[in-house]
Amino acid sequence: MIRAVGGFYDVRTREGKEYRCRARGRFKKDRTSIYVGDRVEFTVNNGEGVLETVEPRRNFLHRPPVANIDQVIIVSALQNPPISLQLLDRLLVLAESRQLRAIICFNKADLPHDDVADPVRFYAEAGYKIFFTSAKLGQGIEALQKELCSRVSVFAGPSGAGKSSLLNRIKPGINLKTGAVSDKSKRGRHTTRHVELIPLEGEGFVADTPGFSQLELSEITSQQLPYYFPDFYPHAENCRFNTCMHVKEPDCGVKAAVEQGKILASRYENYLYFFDELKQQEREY
Ligand SMILES: Nc1nc2c(ncn2[C@@H]2O[C@H](COP(=O)(O)OP(=O)(O)O)[C@@H](O)[C@H]2O)c(=O)[nH]1
Ligand SMILES: [Mg+2]
Ligand SMILES: [Zn+2]
Repeated sequence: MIRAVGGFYDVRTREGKEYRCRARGRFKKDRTSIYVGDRVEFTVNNGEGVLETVEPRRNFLHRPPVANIDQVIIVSALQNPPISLQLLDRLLVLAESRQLRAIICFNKADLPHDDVADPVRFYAEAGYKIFFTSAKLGQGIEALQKELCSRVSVFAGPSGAGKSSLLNRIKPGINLKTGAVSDKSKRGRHTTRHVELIPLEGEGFVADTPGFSQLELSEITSQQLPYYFPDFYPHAENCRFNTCMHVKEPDCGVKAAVEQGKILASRYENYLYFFDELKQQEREY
């Protein structure tokens, strides 16, 4: 299901045909919710589509409300706004915590920017795919486009990074609004949060609104945090305690790896920052 409009559900088949469907009355009775991204079965009676079943969801993202997402494209400008590795790490943690594949896209490559060779090498070795793009010049778009084939994607990243501009390049004609959003219109938009999946070439879909607008790590615990840093795993094997949280414990393999330059210093600093943040949250409850 790719779009909900006024009590109807637009369903797109594998062949790319769209049907406007009504839901069976029992959906309401059973309080079955139907979300964009849901895999459904429907029948067509007298030209009218009727939703019959909703398949169990593999996952569900609350903002935007989309089911069965495959991956998050984390967009960060290299400049304007300047790159924030902390925000990047935060978004990676959110993606990992939801078991979503994460792709990093450094946009605005046309602008002069600081050297990012070290972090790029590190994130690539940690297993994340990295793309450099310029939505302005149309550079790097094809490579990114390939990653969107046969998958459901959500773009994430700070306002102004160029998410809408990239989507406009990826699918010319969708005409998403670009440019700095004023605080006022941002607030206004919260109330009517519609989401729609835009079909792309190669049977891919992308949500038309950015994900992870909520940047608090509210759904995870400090105990879980190390699991969302896959680059720590091989070094955590060297920790003296198997319960090591890599903070103040003696003989910590992760801390040793940071000292040896095997883990990016900013990665570990951000880990500690998030760890404190989560601990504080846990104390407040
Ligand atoms: N120089 C440059 N500017 C860009 C690029 N991509 C987007 N912009 C500009 O950055 C601003 C924010 O872009 P937008 O797509 O609205 O960002 P979003 O908030 O992430 O959706 C707009 O003024 C765009 O024209 C790029 O690759 N290079
Ligand atoms: Mg935008
Ligand atoms: Zn440790």
